[in-house]
Amino acid sequence: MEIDVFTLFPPAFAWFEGQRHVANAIASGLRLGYVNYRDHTPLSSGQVDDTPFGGGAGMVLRVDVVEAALQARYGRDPVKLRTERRVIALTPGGRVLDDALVDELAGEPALTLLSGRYEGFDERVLEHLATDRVSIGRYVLAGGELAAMVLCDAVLRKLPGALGHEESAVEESFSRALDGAPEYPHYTRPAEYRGWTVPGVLLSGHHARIRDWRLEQSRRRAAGEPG
Ligand code: 6GU
Repeated sequence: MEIDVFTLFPPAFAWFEGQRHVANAIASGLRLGYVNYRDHTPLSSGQVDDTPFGGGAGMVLRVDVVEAALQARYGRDPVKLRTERRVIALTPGGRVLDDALVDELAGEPALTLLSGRYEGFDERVLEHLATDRVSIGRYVLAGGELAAMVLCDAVLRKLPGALGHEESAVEESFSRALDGAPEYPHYTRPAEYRGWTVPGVLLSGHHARIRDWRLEQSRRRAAGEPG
């Protein structure tokens, strides 16, 4: 899989790339690239944003700047690019990222992520250059970089080779294997701590009963039942 992140701040991703599962994914064939809008702006002195028409606070990322960066990276008209790959604008008002969307994106051969800073994108970026608008929740961040990292993290965990165990991502919270329910609870040693005990079934070595117990716990959590 190939992911290109368009950003005004590529250094923000250095920490992310240092994470083991991200490094594993890269070693297993993920290609993670960055494009700095500022390197391709057609405007003087590196300008990328402008004041909003109609007035108001903050700055807006310009449509001509985003188009120039996409054109420079892909060598074709960004309007046509939309028919060839998902171009995802990270914006607080977008479709909220969940496990189903993560699965959908993990099945794509290539993703382009557009992060904005300041007040966000000129609306024409969203209308004419992006295929999708994605948000990581109903709150506002200072920029799309953290959202891009969240999306990348969730997607690349689904790629073969990113996790130590191939199975680890199959039966986890919200996955199809658990019918979209939250994951069951986990315990490790010590089996008793300050009188807090581990459910006996988990110590029983009885795999079928453990499996039933876990599915039941997951179902209960989905139903909002306590415990
Ligand atoms: Cl994608 N961007 C920003 N700036 N804030 C957000 C977000 C994205 N998702 C939730 N909050």
